[in-house]
Amino acid sequence: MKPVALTIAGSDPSGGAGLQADLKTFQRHGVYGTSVVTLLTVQNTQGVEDVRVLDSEFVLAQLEAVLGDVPPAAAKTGALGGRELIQSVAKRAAEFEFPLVVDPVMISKHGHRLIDQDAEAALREELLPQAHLVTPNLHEASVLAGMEVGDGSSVEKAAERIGRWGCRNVLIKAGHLKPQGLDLLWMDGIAIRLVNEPIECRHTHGSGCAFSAAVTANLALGCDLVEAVRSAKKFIAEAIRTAGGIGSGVGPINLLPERR
Ligand code: PXL
Repeated sequence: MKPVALTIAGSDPSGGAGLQADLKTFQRHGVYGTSVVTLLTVQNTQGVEDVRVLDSEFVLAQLEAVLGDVPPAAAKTGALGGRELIQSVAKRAAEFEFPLVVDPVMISKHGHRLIDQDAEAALREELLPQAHLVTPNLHEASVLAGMEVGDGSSVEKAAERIGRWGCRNVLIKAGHLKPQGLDLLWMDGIAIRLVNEPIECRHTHGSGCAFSAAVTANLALGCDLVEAVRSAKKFIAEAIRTAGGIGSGVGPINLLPERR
């Protein structure tokens, strides 16, 4: 059987983040991608102009259509818009028989709040307990852990606190920290520090989405979690290193296969 991965996420029409980044990442991993759309954005590489959240009934109908016909081996969530949608997805996710990666899209890399506080609480209390892995950036880790997160030691403490919400595993994405980038994988009390030299690059749009999508693809392929995260980190580093040339603003990471 061909491996299938599902993303439940928002649309970025400029193709750099959201479900478009997820599907491109699945494809790069040789995994067949399906996508349930939660919200539509009006955006390009210069920024987001508008957002329209779909109603939860319509989103759940998409989800049932896909689950019944093209069952995934792993799934991820991205932007879920608001409280009602988060609660609906969380309730259905309790019955998933495959691992769910939750990318808790709440605050952008640049610190902009993407969902309100009601929705934040639903994400923390209802969706996180359904997650095999949750993948916050540094800002999101701060909010989920209820503490400032800025350096290596606080990252580890935050991961432990986030784990208390009921997700078994936590990956805090901080590969851009200086002087040394750090992605911390916390697995039920065991911490694995994945360090790197930060890559100087302005074009990192979609890197968070693609990172969690790469982990999801690797899980769909049958990797264990450590292998899935290590391999995803390498994939993202290369996509950042080779980014550029798309759009006039903050461009996407490079998700194209190498030209032969
Ligand atoms: O990277 C967070 C994110 C998720 N989903 C959509 C987005 C963005 C950021 O722009 O547009 C649809």
